[in-house]
Amino acid sequence: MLKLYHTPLSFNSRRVWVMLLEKQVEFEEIILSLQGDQFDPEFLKLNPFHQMSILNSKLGVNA
Ligand SMILES: N[C@@H](CCC(=O)N[C@@H](CS)C(=O)NCC(=O)O)C(=O)O
Repeated sequence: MLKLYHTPLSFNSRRVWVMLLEKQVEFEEIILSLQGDQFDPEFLKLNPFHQMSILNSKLGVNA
């Protein structure tokens, strides 16, 4: 299943979140904060550029 790592206050995050809802795609939501979660080592493994959102699927990571 798709995993969306995002932060609700970010417009860039919301674009992806809304698209998934509109297309009725099933996804797991992982809500993070921009108060430092983007620098968590586990998050940096997914996106070294420390930006949200991230859409993670079996095909790879889309930032
Ligand atoms: N290219 C990305 C940019 C995403 C982006 O700039 N996200 C910001 C929040 S709106 C972010 O995560 N900033 C955290 C940081 O730079 O440390 C997109 O268009 O979605």
